[in-house]
Amino acid sequence: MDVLIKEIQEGLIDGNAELVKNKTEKALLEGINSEIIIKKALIPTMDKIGKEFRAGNIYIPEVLMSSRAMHASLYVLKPLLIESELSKKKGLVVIGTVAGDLHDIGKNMVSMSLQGDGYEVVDLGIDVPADDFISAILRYKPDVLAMSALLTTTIGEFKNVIKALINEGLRENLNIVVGGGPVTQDYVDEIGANGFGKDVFGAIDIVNELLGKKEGYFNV
Ligand code: B12
Repeated sequence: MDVLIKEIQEGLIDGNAELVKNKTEKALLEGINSEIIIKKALIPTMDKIGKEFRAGNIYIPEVLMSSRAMHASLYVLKPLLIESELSKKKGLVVIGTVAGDLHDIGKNMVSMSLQGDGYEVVDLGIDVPADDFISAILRYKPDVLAMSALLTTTIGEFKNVIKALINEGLRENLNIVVGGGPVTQDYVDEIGANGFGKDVFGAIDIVNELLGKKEGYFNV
């Protein structure tokens, strides 16, 4: 058993999704139960990867590869985890790039990182008009609305969306976080959002802070 657990750990560190998936399947066939795989292989290794990133020893692409590998393992384990504490998500985030703005590289990184931290994310894509944000809030009832804008000409859309949410009576129980090049704390205060993040880790920090969650995939 220890050999397989070690192989899964190493596969996570290498970001090798195929290997992690195969070894997870093998572990199950050998009778290692899903909770042991999660508690001994996935959780400690992902914690270690997070610490290495914060210490500046590894970079975002490596974290995203490891996160992908962890999802490959969870894909195998998921049917066995239904109803279990470990299958719960930390919360639901609806994310999108605002109307008139086509930049999505940063938004996609934030989306993937939040998923890597244990959130369910509904991504509405780019050039999202206020009405589509409203429809998504009504449909998914998220804990957090996350909006991205990279242009000084489009960050004004944050305010329009917030106004529309207030008009629809949807603002009160919703946390709103924004981000993108021109966004500052002063601007966040001016438009009445709940917070912003300068990068993916700022995004994870603010969402965890607003929802009272700890950092890490399994900290539900
Ligand atoms: C790539 C790029 C493009 C690509 C976008 C491709 C794509 N699929 O995204 C294309 C070619 C389409 C493009 C087009 C344009 N672009 Co452009 N583009 C860029 C560029 C070079 C990189 C942006 C990027 O991806 N950065 C990398 C990511 C990882 O960083 P990020 O986006 O900042 O995201 C991080 C944070 O901001 C934060 N974050 C982002 N979103 C969110 C959301 C939340 C909720 C949180 C918490 C955090 C968060 O976390 C992210 C990860 O760390 C920038 C220059 C630059 N150095 O930023 C110009 C730039 C943004 N573009 C600019 C301009 C002017 C344009 C155009 C108007 C050019 C033109 N004349 O056609 C068009 C506008 C098109 C449109 N309507 O949107 C200007 C904006 C100036 C301004 N302040 O308004 C910039 C700054 C270039 C410049 N110096 O002039 N662009």
